[in-house]
Amino acid sequence: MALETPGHGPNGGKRAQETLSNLLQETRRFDPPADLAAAANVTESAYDEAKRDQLAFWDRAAERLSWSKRWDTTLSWNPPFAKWFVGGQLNVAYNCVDRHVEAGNGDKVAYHWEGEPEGDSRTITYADLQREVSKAANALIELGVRKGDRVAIYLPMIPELPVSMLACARIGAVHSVVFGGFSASALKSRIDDADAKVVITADGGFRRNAPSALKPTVDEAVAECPGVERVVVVRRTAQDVAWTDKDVWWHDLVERQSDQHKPEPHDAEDPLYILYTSGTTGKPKGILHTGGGYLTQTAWTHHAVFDLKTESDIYWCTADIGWVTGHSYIVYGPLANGATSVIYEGTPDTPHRGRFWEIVQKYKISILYTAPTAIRTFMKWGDDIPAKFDMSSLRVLGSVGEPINPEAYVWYREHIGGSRCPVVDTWWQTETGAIMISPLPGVTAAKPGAAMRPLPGITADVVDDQGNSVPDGGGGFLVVRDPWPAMLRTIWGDDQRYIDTYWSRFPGMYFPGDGAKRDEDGDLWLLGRVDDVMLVSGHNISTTEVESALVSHPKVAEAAVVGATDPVTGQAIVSFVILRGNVAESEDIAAELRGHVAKTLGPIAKPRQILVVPELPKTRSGKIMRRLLRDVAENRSLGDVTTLTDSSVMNLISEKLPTAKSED
Ligand code: 6R9
Repeated sequence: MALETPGHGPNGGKRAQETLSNLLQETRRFDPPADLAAAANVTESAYDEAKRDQLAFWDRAAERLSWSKRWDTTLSWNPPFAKWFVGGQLNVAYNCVDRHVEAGNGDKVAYHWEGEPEGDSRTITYADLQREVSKAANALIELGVRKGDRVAIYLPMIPELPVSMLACARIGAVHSVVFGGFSASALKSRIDDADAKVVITADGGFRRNAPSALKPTVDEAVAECPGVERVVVVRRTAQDVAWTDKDVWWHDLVERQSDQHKPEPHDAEDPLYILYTSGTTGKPKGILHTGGGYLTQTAWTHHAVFDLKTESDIYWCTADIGWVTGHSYIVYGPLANGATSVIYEGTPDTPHRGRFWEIVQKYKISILYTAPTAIRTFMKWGDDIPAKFDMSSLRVLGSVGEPINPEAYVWYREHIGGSRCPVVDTWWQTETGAIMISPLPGVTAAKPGAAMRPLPGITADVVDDQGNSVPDGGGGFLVVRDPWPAMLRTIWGDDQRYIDTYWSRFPGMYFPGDGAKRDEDGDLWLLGRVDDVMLVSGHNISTTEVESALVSHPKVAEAAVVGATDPVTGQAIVSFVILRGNVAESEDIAAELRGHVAKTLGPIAKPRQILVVPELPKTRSGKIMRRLLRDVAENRSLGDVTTLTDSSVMNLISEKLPTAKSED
């Protein structure tokens, strides 16, 4: 059966002789620690319960929340439009804040906030959060914000960010958080698309030891957004700011408000937030999430996947709240569960490369959730850095954002987790709202690099290009068969694009755009975006497998591979690698690595070229941008680089290219 990559990928339209190749063999297994398994929040029986009655399973998950009115119907499914917990009413902010205070946990810490400048920290209890969110809700009401209105939030990682989100949720306004690194034009297009009437921002934030301004960007964007009535500005850096009549200081507006606010119930299907996802190209899509189903699944997965013990765990997710990982696993899931979390404002190398581990040691973090891009960077910096800190408090480690290479997984397990913590590789998307495929730390004998099984209540599958399930050992397209509570409801203002993007490739199935394989045991491995798949001599080869083979070489910290047009093989594999910190670039490194890939995956996957580079192009959320590397590999002028974190990286890489030779 041939695999045809949909969309605008390099292979669009071409047909191969096989489904996605399954080249990487991995035999290592890590059983759950016995003590963790014995006391685990969720056990094997959850899979059976969900299989027996999926909707009853989600009913029970929803019952973990406090509802003002119970739902009449668990799911109303008018494909591809889903409504969950229909007729139910709840207040999301009440669930995340007030109910914990009412239960007598007002003094429990909700957030330990750690600013980038050392010594700059704040402790926020659930009672503090209740007062702050109430004041901010009253402030929004004073500004004329009503239920259903949209509020854009453009803030650094400071406590006012979750407070603003919860204040919106409390009054039924819809927040649209825009990552603080985005430009004025990106901010403007997001404000416009959602028709936001208020923007919440700050003078600036601290990044790499320096104040970095935000307000000028907002001024530039708002000048072209006549629909914006007011701009609320948090004073964080005390930088000078220009001022307009729309502007009001947070401390002038919010501080004088009453700290009492009565949360009204909202329908389970009332919009909670919009979050824009750009994909790799094209107009950003406003992913719409609603309250009841989203909170049900984020809270349940946070409890299950991280085995959260509310009383004793200190949990830290290192993502930025501007991305979905921060929305679901810094704000909504952990707060709904009454967790104590850490929020860190800054970067991992400020003021030194051990900052993360210093934070783990300081707060005695027990659950850490981070991204492969960070893990590979730590590998590059060297094992000796984490070794200097006491990280014996850690008990569960998580990964999200990209496929985690087996070697990075094993490094994370050993050097961060002291070989005693299970690592959960969690697959999900902005669109899915919550974790979908992941090991359970007290149940799963995990394989390094595999997301393993769909969580209870989720029906994921791997299909060929006709939409038929592939057998064990086969590769193809990941799909989700049944609706799930936290799924996106639509693309804001564009139902047709929602249908076309996610539900048209395989009728009746949700298509996330990722390739995957199911191994001989039936476990799932994510193989990267299907647009990145390489077609080499009639074989569909995933970027992930070749990258993982490269990272499994002791000299390599990080790798990105792309398919470049080749007169003989159709496409040839071009690799970009970053060496580990203590390794010098030698003459024969390319030959050595090519040989290593051929030995690990077979000769078909041997790269034509290997380039040692200092950095790789990444999106602002840390994902490798292979599209730009393809431009370089095919000697094209670079496409759109505006979503790159650091565009100078591409010059460094291009300079390398003329010297790189193919060895065959
Ligand atoms: C949560 C988040 C979604 C895309 C997704 C996939 C990739 C995320 C992954 C993973 C392999 C994992 N992805 N987690 N790939 N293994 N554990 O990252 O959301 O920013 O929308 O990105 O990220 O390609 O489709 P988002």
